[in-house]
Amino acid sequence: MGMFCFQCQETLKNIGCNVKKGMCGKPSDISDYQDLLIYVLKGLSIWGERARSLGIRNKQADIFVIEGLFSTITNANFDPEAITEFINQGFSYRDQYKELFLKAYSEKTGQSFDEDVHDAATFEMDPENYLQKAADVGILATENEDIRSLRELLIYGIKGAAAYADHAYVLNQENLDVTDFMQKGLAATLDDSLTMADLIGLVMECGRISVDVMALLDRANTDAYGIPEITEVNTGLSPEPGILVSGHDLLDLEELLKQSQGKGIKVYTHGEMLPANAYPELKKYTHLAGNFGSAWYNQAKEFEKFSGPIVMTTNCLIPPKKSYKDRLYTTGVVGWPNMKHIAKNAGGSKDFSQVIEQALACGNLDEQKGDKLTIGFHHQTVLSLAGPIIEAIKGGDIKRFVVMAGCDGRHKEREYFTDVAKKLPQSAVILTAGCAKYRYNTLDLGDIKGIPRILDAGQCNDSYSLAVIALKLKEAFGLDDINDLPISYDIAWYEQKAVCVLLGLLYLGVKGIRLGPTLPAFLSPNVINVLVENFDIKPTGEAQADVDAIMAGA
Ligand code: FSO
Ligand code: SF4
Repeated sequence: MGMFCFQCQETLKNIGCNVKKGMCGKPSDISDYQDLLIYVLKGLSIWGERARSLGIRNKQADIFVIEGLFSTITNANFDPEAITEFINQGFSYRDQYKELFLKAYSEKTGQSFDEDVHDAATFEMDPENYLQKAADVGILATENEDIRSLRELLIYGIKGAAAYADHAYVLNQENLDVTDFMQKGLAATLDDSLTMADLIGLVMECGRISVDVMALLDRANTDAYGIPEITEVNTGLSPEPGILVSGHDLLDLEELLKQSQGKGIKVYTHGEMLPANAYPELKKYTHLAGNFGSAWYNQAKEFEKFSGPIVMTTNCLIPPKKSYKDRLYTTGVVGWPNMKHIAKNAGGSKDFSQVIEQALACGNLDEQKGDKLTIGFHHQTVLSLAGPIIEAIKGGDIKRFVVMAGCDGRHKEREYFTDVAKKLPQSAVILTAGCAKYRYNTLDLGDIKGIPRILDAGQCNDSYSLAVIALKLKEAFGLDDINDLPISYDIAWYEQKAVCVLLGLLYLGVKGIRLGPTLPAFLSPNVINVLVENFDIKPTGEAQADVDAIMAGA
């Protein structure tokens, strides 16, 4: 059996990538290795669950599960060596958890443990047989399409949560409920006794965990870097040497800013790193000079135009072109075969000196004029404007907020989101977060009595800010139901972090979400029915018809 992957929105024919290479460029062997890694993480989770039931925890193994999951997210790691190393370590942590449990069990009961456990928790294997095993444990190993759909929905929500948990963890914040749920959820996907109803319950629990992990990361980011401020970001390039930083990891950016200070270098953000420009503790570095480029899928042409080195701190990496490959660095869970990778040193920090040296060697960038983007609408910043916003709602100047958070992507149908932004009447305000914003953040949509018509809360995880704003408005208007607010949701999804955000919104009780540009291929017709019946989820449609429906509150 060849590869099968349907975890992202761009999956082949909206059914599944099942040929030699996925639409993202992921080769069949990487896809298979990732399936095996997930299987090993499930086995590890079985022992982790049991160990914690006896009050024991292996912190390193728990962090490893988070990183392992993160490495399998779309457009994160394409390096077979890195993934096989993850698998090897997975076996080792699995066996550590097993030993911990067996020891504690016999101490507690005075007996040896002799229950049957799942193959994932016990199988042993030499690396040369990894691909063969992967063929038996991938997504299609679950035959019932509804159970498969719910298992994968749960896993993708957990993968997204893992990415956010990892960002929070590097900033010294963790939430053990979140950590533990990841393993509970992974282990549950091996339990054949669970019914659709059981799995739906777990998916909803994943929604709660999604809100918790986004809140955790919000706290981690604001504790480390302050509350984002409304900031005008330059999108041009200065003629000094420069470094471009893409992805989501703010700590990587901070370390690079510290190390490149005073060296005559400018640092620019790209893609999902744009929101970094609004954090006071990052803005204070005067050589953080702005943002260059747009959403992830445009990186080939944008990285080509940027003549200095580029650091990919997280997904979304696309297969690099020769023209800039020798200027590209990966770090964290990101990987590409034979690409320069900046790993943590023994002290836990990263040394970006080779990036800095290359920036100086590359010399001055070609100067480019750019526009200004206004960012920094974190929930605390927006709520400091609550008075004028509530006045504008009461006075009828603001008739509707439209949450257009999520991801951007290659599909032409995503022009829908630009069209919606253009067609929304002057009385509508767009609340955005994630790389979805690049479909409309350069449009001049004006303001409503000084309130900009696009409020950009930040990265995809900052969708949490949009939820907090909604909850505060509900409070201010004395409403019982979040759905009674004049807020509609028109969400663009691409990869698994967007699944985490979506499950979070469902957990908060948001109904009537429009989701596009296509519904996920991993949702079976019966699972879609459950989501429609309980949450009134609908696919995005034609832009003008959707705008009319949105403004009518439908
Ligand atoms: Fe975008 Fe990529 Fe942030 Fe995702 S850059 S698509 S949902 O990784 O995480 O929004
Ligand atoms: Fe296909 Fe998306 Fe999987 Fe890549 S991540 S192989 S594009 S479904």
